[in-house]
Amino acid sequence: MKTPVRVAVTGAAGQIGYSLLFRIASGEMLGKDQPVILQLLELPMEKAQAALKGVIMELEDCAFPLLAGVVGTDDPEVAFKDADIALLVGARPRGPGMERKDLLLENAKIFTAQGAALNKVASRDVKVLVVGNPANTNAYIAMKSAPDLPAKNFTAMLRLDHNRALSQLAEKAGVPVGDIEGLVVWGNHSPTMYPDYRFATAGGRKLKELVNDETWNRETFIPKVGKRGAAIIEARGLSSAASAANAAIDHIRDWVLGSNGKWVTMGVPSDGSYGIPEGVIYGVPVITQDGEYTVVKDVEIDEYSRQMMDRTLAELEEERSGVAHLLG
Ligand code: NAX
Repeated sequence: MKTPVRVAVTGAAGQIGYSLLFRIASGEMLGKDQPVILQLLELPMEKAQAALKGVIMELEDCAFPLLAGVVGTDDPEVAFKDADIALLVGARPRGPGMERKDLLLENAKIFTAQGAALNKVASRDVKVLVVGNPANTNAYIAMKSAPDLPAKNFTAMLRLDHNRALSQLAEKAGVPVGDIEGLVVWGNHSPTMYPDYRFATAGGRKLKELVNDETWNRETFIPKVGKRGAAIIEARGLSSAASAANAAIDHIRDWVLGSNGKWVTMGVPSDGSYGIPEGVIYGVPVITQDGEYTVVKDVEIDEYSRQMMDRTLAELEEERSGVAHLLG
């Protein structure tokens, strides 16, 4: 039997948590031979802790053979203790009348504290995925608050956007979704993101040839992927949860077990490539192998792409300057 992997999940009693935990415990994220210990964080409020207790009872009732332990807590240092993987899902939602700036600052407090706790008690190799919005900037704040951990350990989730783009393209081109390779969603997890299929292929054929329609790309595809989250809220009355949990599982599974040469999108601290300032957490194409991701370099950037990539970067830079005073 392998040594159990410690997986910390914050916001564990929320919607995404409820779609996520059972799949992790059943082996869908790290493999059917990999035991896990779940270390679950929720707010200290009675209602949140009671909900967490209920989720833990349900996890017990599944009798998952791979679930080697569950911890429920309101203390980040307990949740992150020796964590190998940390899924930071819990975040402050936008309340009535709340400005975007206030939302950013409220979340900055949470991710400063959680970054510091990770810095103090997590495994030095911890793989951190930030899901809670604004995901890229929250990941940036956590990374900056954890100076003793390698910056590359901090990532933000753009995989849901990547998966949304894959499905839209598969439908348009009439190809199986699993055949598409070479897609990326650049930038921020926000409507400014830039889904880019210029180099994508399906079954060896170029998607740009299968879908030879630049008007569809610019006027339908890009805005549809960018506004998909809002469309889900409108239809369901609640934000994406199962698909978000699925994307988190895809992100970590590929990071740990490899993407078999395929491009996947991860929000990672920039190494300066593509004109993205170093440290900004930006969605880029990566290939993953042996527990590491490598940014795909030398993707040609044409004029339209540059414009789109700069637009989403400008938004990230604005978010970053909005929290700069908190980070010293
Ligand atoms: P819910 O409101 O259902 O659940 C969030 C949970 O987090 C709540 O139970 C709350 O008590 C808890 N929480 C809040 N602050 C916490 C803290 N400081 N420590 C521990 N727990 C805390 O939201 P849910 O639908 O699960 O969404 C969670 C986050 O994911 C939101 O910020 C949401 O905007 C974001 N999303 C990000 C996506 C992405 O692609 N990056 C897509 C889906 C989702 O919109």
